[in-house]
Amino acid sequence: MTDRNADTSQASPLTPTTVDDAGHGVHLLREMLRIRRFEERCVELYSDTRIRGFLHLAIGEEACAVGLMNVLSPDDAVVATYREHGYALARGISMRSAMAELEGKLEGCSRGRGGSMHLFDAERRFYGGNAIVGGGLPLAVGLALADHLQGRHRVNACVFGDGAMAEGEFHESINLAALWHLPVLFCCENNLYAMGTALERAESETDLSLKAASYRVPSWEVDGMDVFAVEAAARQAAESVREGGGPHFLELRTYRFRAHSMYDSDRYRDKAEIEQWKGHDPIPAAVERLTTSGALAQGDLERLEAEIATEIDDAVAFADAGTLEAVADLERFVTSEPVDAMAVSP
Ligand SMILES: Cc1ncc(C[n+]2csc(CCOP(=O)(O)OP(=O)(O)O)c2C)c(N)n1
Repeated sequence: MTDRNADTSQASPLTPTTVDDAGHGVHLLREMLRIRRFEERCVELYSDTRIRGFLHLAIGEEACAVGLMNVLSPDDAVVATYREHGYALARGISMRSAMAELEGKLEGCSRGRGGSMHLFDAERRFYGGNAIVGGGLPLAVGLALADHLQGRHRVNACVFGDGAMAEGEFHESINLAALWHLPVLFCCENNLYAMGTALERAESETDLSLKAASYRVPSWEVDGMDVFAVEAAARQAAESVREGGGPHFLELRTYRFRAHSMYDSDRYRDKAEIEQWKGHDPIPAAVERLTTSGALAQGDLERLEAEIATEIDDAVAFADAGTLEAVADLERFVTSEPVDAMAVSP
């Protein structure tokens, strides 16, 4: 991990990560596997047209979601992007609820109206799932401003891609958060591409944590393919935010193994580059580390895989058996209704 604020004497999570709690290490691996297998099943369901519309997968990036979500408390808030399935699952949205949403069913966490890009769960303070690049940034700053004004010590985690850092919203949001000392944890998933545009074709400064540090925000570059490194950095940053340290920024250096979305033919990247990054797959890396440390015994991985397969089969069956919203109801919620009218009664 690299501290971009070395000359501003900010604390940084430079201590090497250790797997000091075997059970917790296996939990992190399990969460990554749940997300990977869930998204792999999504590909099949998409080919089958049971999932329609846009579908952005984060296969390869699971360590970011798991490392980050595991350090937040239920009181904290999360604002994510359209590549958010992993964040939603790691935040505790059930596979049933997420899969039903992806299939457009009323039992989904957004009543089937949001689909893949708009998973939302107010109870878990999971405020999307946002389709607009950079759109979540001002939302997170607004949530943080409310906490700040009301004296609450909570973390408002905002996840966005490297593409968002070329948007005006990024600069306006981080500037205000820094100026007003707001409790925002900015987390940039730098996967080197914004759709088909490579980072160096869109950014004059490709060192993103340096860019964030220019706003006098403690900014750290983290190996986003290492779940233990992400968790350690996120924990230290979140604690500092919670204790009144103002906004912090994490650049999670990661890579998506699949195309931008199911519509993308992925012809702007070298196959060799993809293969090279697959060599840093966070899941085998965690398996190896946990096996070496003795946390993972023979047969454990197979057991985890079997449990996850059962959970996914159950979620798909639940979604398949779900309800499509009645045509007569489609105009509901276009204008506001009392909140209790939102209750799902399938
Ligand atoms: C304001 C805005 N401009 C353009 C788009 C179209 N668009 C959708 S995803 C995307 C790429 C964003 O890349 P990045 O922020 O790096 O996230 P990633 O997809 O790599 O996770 C673009 C340009 C959009 N949704 N919103």
